[in-house]
Amino acid sequence: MRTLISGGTVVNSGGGFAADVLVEGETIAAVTAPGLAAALGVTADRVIDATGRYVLPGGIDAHTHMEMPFGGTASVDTFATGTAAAAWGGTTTIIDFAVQAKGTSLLSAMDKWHEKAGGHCAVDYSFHMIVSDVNDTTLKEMESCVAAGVNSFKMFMAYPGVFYSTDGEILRAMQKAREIGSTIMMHAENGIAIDQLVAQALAEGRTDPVYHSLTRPPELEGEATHRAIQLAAVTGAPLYIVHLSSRQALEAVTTARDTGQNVFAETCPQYLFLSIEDMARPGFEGAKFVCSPPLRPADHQLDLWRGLRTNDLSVVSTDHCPFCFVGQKELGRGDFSKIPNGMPGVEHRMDLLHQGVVRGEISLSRWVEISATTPARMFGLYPRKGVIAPGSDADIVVYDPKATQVLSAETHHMNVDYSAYEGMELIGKVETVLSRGSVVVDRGSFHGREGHGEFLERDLNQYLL
Ligand code: DUC
Ligand code: ZN
Ligand code: ZN
Ligand code: ZN
Repeated sequence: MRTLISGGTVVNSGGGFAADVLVEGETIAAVTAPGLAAALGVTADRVIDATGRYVLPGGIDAHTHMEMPFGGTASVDTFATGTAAAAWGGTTTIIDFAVQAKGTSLLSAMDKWHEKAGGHCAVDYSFHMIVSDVNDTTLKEMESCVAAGVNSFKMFMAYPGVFYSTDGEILRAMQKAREIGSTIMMHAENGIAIDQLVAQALAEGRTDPVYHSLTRPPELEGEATHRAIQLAAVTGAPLYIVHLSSRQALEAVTTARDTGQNVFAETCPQYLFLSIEDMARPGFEGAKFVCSPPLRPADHQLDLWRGLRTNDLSVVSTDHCPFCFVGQKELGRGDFSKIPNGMPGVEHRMDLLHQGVVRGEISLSRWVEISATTPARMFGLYPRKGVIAPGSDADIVVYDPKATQVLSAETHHMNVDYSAYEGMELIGKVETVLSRGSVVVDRGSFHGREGHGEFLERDLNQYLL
C-alpha cells in the first residue's frame, strides 16, 4: 500500500516546510518537494490532499494510566478505548505505567500489563515501570526490564503506604538506574507532610474537593522536587520529574538544569489550562478536577508556559487517569481524600497545546517538539517515532489549523462520563491520522482496529550528557 500526502506543510521540531510525504507500507519512504513524486510518475494507491493543513509526526503521550487499580477502584479507559481516544486526538503512541504493587515482583507487573494491553491497542504502546517495593530482587529485576525494552522507572514521594518510597529506597533505585543507564521518573510531592495536612483538614470538617489542592501546597512539590534532584546528584542518576504543576517545582528543575545536571521535566495540559478555581466550583463539581499534584492558582500557568519555551519543561504528557463522576468521583462526597485521583485527557493534548501556538505562547515547531519529538528521544523511540523523515514509522497527523471545535463529553471518545474541558472552544482540529501507514481516523470517522497497535521496545534516553 502506497499513500501520498500532498500539498501540506510538514512540521518537524526543526521547523515547517512545504513538502509531500510518500508512505510505503508502514514507513515513510520519502519527503519530497511539493509535486515531485507525481512529476516523476510515482503512483499511489491513496492520495490525501493536505492543502492548507499541517502534516505532523504522530503525538507521543509518555504518561497514561489505562485500567489502573487506584483508590479502591480502577481508571475506566481500557487499552482499547484509551488508545482509540488517543488516535482521535492525534496521539499515535502511548507509554503507560505498569504498576508494581507492594509485595509483588517487577516482572510480574510487566507481565500483567502485557496481558492487559496485548492485542487491544489501536495505536502503538510501551511501558514504564512503577517501582513501589525496593528490595534486592526488585533492583535485580530492573536489569531484566531494560533487556525487555522498558528502561524508565517511576517512583513516588507521595502516597505513603501505597506507592511511596523512602529517601533511602529512592537512593538505592537511583544507584541502580545510574549503573544500568536508566531514567528515574519521580512523582515529587512530600506525601508525609501532605498526609498530616489532609488529616487536619478532615478533622476540622473541611471536606470539599478544593481542600485536595489546599492540603497539597506547591511548597511541598517544590521541596520534594529539590530533594529528588539532590538524590539524583549524589547518585548520578538521570531524573525526569513527572506532571510538574507549580512554579516552586519548576524553579528547582531550572536550577538543576542550569548547573548541567541530567534533570528533565514534563507538565500536563490540566496545569496549563485549569486552576484551583475549577476545584472550587459549586457543589461536588470540583471532584472532576482532583488529580495529584493538584491544580494550582492560575498564575502558575504563566511560569509553566515560560518553562516550555526555555526547555526547563521538555515534554507535555497527559497523566490520563480517568474516573467517572458518577460512582467513582462520588466515592469522595463528604471526604475529599476519598476522591479517586486523576483526570481524563489523552484525547485532547495535541489540540489544547495548539492553543498555545494560536496564543503565541509557543512556536509551531515547539508544539511538535514537546508533544512528539522530545518524548520520542527522551524515551528511546527516536527516530522510529517523533519525526516525519524517510525510514520513520508512518505515524502521521494531518491537522487543520483553521477548523474549530467545542470539547464535550457528548462528543469525546474517552470512556468517561465528563469532560474536564466541557464547552471549551478550540481552534484547530485533527483531520486524518495514520498509525504505521494505516489510516485510523479520517474526517470524523474511525477506521482503527483493536490490536493494530504494537508493543514498542525502547532504547536509552537520548538526552543524557
Ligand atoms: N496522580 C493522579 O492524579 N492520578 C494517578 C496517579 C497520580 O500520581
Ligand atoms: Zn486480552
Ligand atoms: Zn504521579
Ligand atoms: Zn500518573
